[in-house]
Parts: sequence; C-alpha cells; structure tokens
Amino acid sequence: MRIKSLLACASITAAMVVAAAPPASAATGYNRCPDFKMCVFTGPNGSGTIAWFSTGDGNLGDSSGPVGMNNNIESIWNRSGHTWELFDGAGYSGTMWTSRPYVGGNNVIAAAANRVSSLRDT
Ligand SMILES: [Ca+2]
Repeated sequence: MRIKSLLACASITAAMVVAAAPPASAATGYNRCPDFKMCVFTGPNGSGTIAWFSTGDGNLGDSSGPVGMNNNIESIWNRSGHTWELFDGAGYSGTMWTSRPYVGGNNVIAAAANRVSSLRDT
C-alpha cells in the first residue's frame, strides 16, 4: 500500500515538471516563499496572497510593511531558521502562538486562523 502511494506521488510530480517547463512559470503556493524568510499566506496550504518577513512586523494593520494580512493569515512557511512568535494583538500582545523552523509549510491551528496581528523573530 505504501509503495503504491509513493508511485502515485512520483507520477504526479513528473507530470507537474513537464507542465511547468516551457515557458518558465511563476512559482505557486508555498514555493513562492524566498529562502530564509518567514512567509505567511491569506489562504490555506500556501494559497492566496503571500507576504514575507525578515525580522517581523509589530502591527499588520498599519500601512508599514505588507498590507492586507492583518487577521488574515491561514497558513505559514517558516524558512527563517529561527522560532517565531505570532500574536493576536498588535504590538506583540494578546494570545501568542509559536512557529518552529524546518517543519515545512503548514496551515496555522484553527484557533490562530485569521487572528494574527503581529509577529517577530525570536
Ligand atoms: Ca488579531
């Protein structure tokens, strides 16, 4: 059963490579996240609008830094190599959630979905 699953995945990957070859197409989903950044997405599974950070943002609701992300993050990919803190409130206040590096892209937990208002590298 496991062997069959792996083969199915390999076939899908090969098909995607062929489809993406000419012309060079823009990355999609999680793959839009640059190396060494904390990436956040407005949709699940790396979909929707992407924003990325080097050190953080104390208020996603203001016009400094990416806009449209306040209370609007549903998935993340922490490629920074560091643990990050994400907060319900601006100014690193309120409920805090942590994001560990090296775990790939993930949907945020349900309690944090569409609630993050500030975030920072630790
Ligand atoms: Ca919030």
